[in-house]
Order: sequence, then C-alpha cells, then structure tokens
Amino acid sequence: MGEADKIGQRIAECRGKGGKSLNLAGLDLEEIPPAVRNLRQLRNLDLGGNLIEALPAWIGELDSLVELYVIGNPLRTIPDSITRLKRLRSLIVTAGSKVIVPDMGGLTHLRRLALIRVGLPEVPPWIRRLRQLQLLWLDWNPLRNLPEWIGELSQLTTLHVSNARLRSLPIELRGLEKLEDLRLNGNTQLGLPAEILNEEVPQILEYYFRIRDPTARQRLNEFKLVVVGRGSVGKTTLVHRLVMNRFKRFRRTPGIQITKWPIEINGERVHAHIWDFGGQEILHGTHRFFMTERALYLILLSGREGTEDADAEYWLSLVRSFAGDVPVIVLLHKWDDYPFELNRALLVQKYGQIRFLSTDSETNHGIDALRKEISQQAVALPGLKAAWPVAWQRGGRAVAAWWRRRTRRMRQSPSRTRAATLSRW
Ligand SMILES: Nc1nc2c(ncn2[C@@H]2O[C@H](COP(=O)(O)OP(=O)(O)OP(=O)(O)O)[C@@H](O)[C@H]2O)c(=O)[nH]1
Ligand SMILES: [Mg+2]
Repeated sequence: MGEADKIGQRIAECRGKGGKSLNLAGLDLEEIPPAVRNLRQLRNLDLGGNLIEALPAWIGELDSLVELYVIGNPLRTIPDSITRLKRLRSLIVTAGSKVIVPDMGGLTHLRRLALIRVGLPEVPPWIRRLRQLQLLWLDWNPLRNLPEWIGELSQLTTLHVSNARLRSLPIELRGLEKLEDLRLNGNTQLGLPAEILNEEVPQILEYYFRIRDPTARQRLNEFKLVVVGRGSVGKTTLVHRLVMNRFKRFRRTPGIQITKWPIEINGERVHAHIWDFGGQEILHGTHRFFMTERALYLILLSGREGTEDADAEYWLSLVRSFAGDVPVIVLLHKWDDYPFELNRALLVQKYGQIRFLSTDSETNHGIDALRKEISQQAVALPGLKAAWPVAWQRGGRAVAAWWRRRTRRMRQSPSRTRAATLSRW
C-alpha cells in the first residue's frame, strides 16, 4: 500500500468510526487531504510537521474542532473561515516566515493560542477580545512591545514572547495575577540578565520595573493632596477629621506625615495621599522640594493671631512659585473659634484661581463641603486616572524617612544642616 493509500485509509477509518481525533503529523503532506472535509465530528486535528502552505477555506466547516495543531509547516495564510470554528480552544501554529493571520477575535473560547514565528510585527489587537486565554505563545516574532491591554487577559497563566525584539514591557503585566510562566529570553534590549530570566514571574517583573525601567507608568486612581500652613494652625487635626471623621489632639508634626485616604469620586474608589507638612518655621525652606504640579493644595489659615493676610500671601506665593498653576483651596480654619475674613478678590487677582472655604475640625463646620470640594478638584487633576510614575508611592515613603532623619539632625545642629541642605540642592 502506498503512503497516499495509507493516509486515505486512516481518514476513512476515522470517518467510519466517527473518530474524534485525527493525527496526520509528519506525513510530508502539501495540503490537507480533501477527504478530511467530511469529518464533521472531528474534535482534534494534528497537522504538525508537514509541507502545508495554506489551510483550505473549508477548514471552517469542521466546526466541532476543539484543538487544531499546525506546527512546523511552511504556512503562509490562515483563511478567514477559521473564525467559524467557534468551539476552538487550542490553536497552535508555528511557521517559518510571514503568515497572513485573520482577525480571530470572535474565537472567544480559545484557551491556548500559539502564533510562533509567523512574522507578527505587533501583537494582533483582536487578541484583546480573547478573555479566556490562559496560554499565549508569541515567540520568534519581530514584536517591539507588548500592548498595555495585555493586562486585561486576566486568565493568562503562561506568556511566552522569547526571541522577539521587545524594547520595553508594559507595567500592566504586573496586574496578571495568575501569570506563573513568563518567558522573555532572547530580547536583549530588555536588559534582563539570564539569572533573572529564570526567576519566578514576580521577581522578573520586580527587577525590570525597579532597575531597568523605574519610570514606567501605571494607571492608578490616586492623587496627592498637600496640606500646608504655619505651626499649630490645625493641619494634622484636619487630616484626621477628613479621614477618620473624628476630632483628636496631636503633637506637633516633626516632618512630613503621609496618610492614605480612600474616597469615592463619581462612584469610583480613589486614594488620596495626603502630605501633611510640619509647620515649624525651620522646616518651611524645604517644603518647596516636595511641591509638585500634580497635586491639590490645601492652605490653612486661622484668625486669632491676626496674621491671616500675611500668612495667606506667604503660602500662596510659595505654592505658586514652586508648584505652579495647581488647584488651591484656602481654608479659613478654626472658624468656630475665631471667624475672620480675607481680601479674597485681591488674593485671586494676585495668585489666580483659588477656592475659599471656612472650616473647623472641632465642630465639623464646613468639613463636608471641603470633602466635596476636594473630590471636584481632584477630578480635574491630570494625575487622576492618568499615568503616574510607578516609583511614586515608594518615593513618598523614602521622602518621609529622609525628612525624619534630616529634622533629627537639624534639631541637633540647625545651622550646619541648613548649609548642608543648600549645597545639596
Ligand atoms: N478650635 C479648634 N482647634 C483646633 C482645630 N484644629 C486643631 N485645633 C487645635 O490646634 C492645635 C494644633 O493642631 P494641629 O493639628 O496639631 O496643628 P498642625 O498644623 O498640624 O501643627 P504642626 O504639626 O506643628 O504644624 C491643637 O491644640 C488642636 O487641638 C480646629 O479646627 N478648631
Ligand atoms: Mg501637624
């Protein structure tokens, strides 16, 4: 019996028995034998190691197929009709050169997809719709990057993109909680040493985002709220009132205190990182180094000492000089202890857009209005829901620690530290 007859017999047998699997691997086939078209019951078809350049359009008629293996063929095109194989869970293709691949985003049952060495210049956008994907192999394609939406494929356990041309990784990879097998070897531009590449997924990503690309950006629902004002004006007490909704007495704040405050804005949970600056005068000079553009500023003033106008000018000019055109809320604070007024029109004329509110942490006066105002202003901040440097949160903690060390030194020897600080900056 010739080779062709043997193949014919195998197909006939499969048909006769209503077989679910057909193995046609390694038979030097140049095309799928036409008789396969009749095997409508087939669930698994293995065409590996043949000489097939094109899958026929009728492949779409084999709509019971669950697994299709086309490994090691000189394939050039995959026909559109493949999108009719709605039950397909595994599609494994490895070729040797460019393959025309149709939009297969409708194959939403796919769990395993391999498109290896098929000349993909980018990750096909339709893969985004394959929400059930667990395994994705894209090795040996000239891919320069991975899309951010890769982070939406939440079922992924395996991602192989070895020997591509990746230049960077998206931070969204860190959101793939089930990912346990990440292969990135052969992408020299990522700068990942061999010993790291063999590590577990969290170690690979930690190394990459900490050492290689600490400026990678992450979408976070958070923003920075900076609270300033002279010593004892009530900053720390206000932060406690905002976050815990209680009035409590505090000692004076020795440096910066950073508090995380979860709030709801437009039905979404957002975290404010509140930077509460110690108001002692000796610390003011360094405030400016922590004033950043992507933040909302609260300036607290009180009236009992009679310095409210000068204080308002002092803090507004500091904020405008070092943080720029940021949103500012000026609080006429400790209101129920001592109500007072400011020349609001003049301040607005000199320092631009400002919101004014009267507040008191002890009596809760104006606190709800303040929360509301903060939410409204935060929505407009460029940082909210937009890109933030990843290192930002860590940065906050490092800054707080550095500040504590510094103020400790400063108390021991104020003048020397100040000189050292100046030369340092
Ligand atoms: N009547 C009244 N007293 C307040 C209010 N907020 C704070 N205080 C009191 O003012 C004093 C200083 O409050 P803090 O919150 O520690 O002031 P601070 O601005 O954080 O001070 P520093 O950390 O030294 O910069 C404390 O005695 C508070 O109890 C308020 O809204 N109304
Ligand atoms: Mg304080």
